[in-house]
Amino acid sequence: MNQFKRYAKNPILTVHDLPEEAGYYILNPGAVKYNGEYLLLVDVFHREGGIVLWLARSRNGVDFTFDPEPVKWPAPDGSDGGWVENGAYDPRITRIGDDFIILYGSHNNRLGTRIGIVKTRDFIHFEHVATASEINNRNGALFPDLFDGRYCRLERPFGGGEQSPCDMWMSFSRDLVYWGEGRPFMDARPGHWDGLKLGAGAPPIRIAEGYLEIYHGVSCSCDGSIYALFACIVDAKEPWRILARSKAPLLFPEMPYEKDGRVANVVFTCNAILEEDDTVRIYYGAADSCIGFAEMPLARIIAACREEYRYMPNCSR
Ligand code: BMA
Repeated sequence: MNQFKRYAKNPILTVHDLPEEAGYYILNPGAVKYNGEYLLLVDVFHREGGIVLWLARSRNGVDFTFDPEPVKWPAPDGSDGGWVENGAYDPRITRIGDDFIILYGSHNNRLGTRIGIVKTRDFIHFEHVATASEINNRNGALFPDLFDGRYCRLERPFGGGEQSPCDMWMSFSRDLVYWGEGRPFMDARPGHWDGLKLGAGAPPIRIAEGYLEIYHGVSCSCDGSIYALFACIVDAKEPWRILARSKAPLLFPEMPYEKDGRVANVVFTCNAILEEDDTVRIYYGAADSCIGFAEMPLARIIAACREEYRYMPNCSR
């Protein structure tokens, strides 16, 4: 079966690993390898209310330790009369040159979410770049390369609300601040596990065939949504061209820690790391409560993207 393999000791991080039991839930980290360490930038639902971002570090990629304090995040505070950010979540980290550029959900308690952009070079100092979308857009994920001098991101404008259909879009920018040329990128597939809505997971990874994108797809159950993970490959020069897309989920909420928590039936990733041995590892949020680790050889992800439908002959997309 072409699926991600979970680490046997999952979950690898829970709220009990936080200093002083500082939060009630942890989820959906950004992840990078930096200076010989794996870094997770973790969403923490803090005891004092609100969401903060907190770094956890590991040398071996499975045993993580949280820093003593959350990161000093440059949240817009409205002092210029503009946007007030009450919380930051779902950080997706893309390295371009020496910069780590983080696209994240910039949340305002009254108004909702926009895509925020912050950059860092050392994971100590974080610099605000822009709050770079209208309200009701999130799941921003930046490609690691420019296309004709333009940055390119995946994004997910909302439909009418949490339970309404949404597709994944794409837009471009010359400076990370002003974004335009927005276009639909990938449709939800009604009747499938990504049939209601979908959005970027990890920032796209450069591979020989183009770019690999691991994304989340949502379907409806009678008492809520189910979040599963899928993959697609897009063209290296024209990233809006989808070359192949997995049919069945590569990770589906099946384990107790994925089925039961703050939001039931969720596996959700904001990262994918391609290792030197061509294994792809993900650190994923489970049930919006804790963090799991899973891996899969790149060749098998590509094979999954190219698999034909076997039992659903009328589904061409
Ligand atoms: C998405 C995001 C994620 C969350 C998921 C499941 O829309 O808000 O942060 O993990 O819903 O609740």
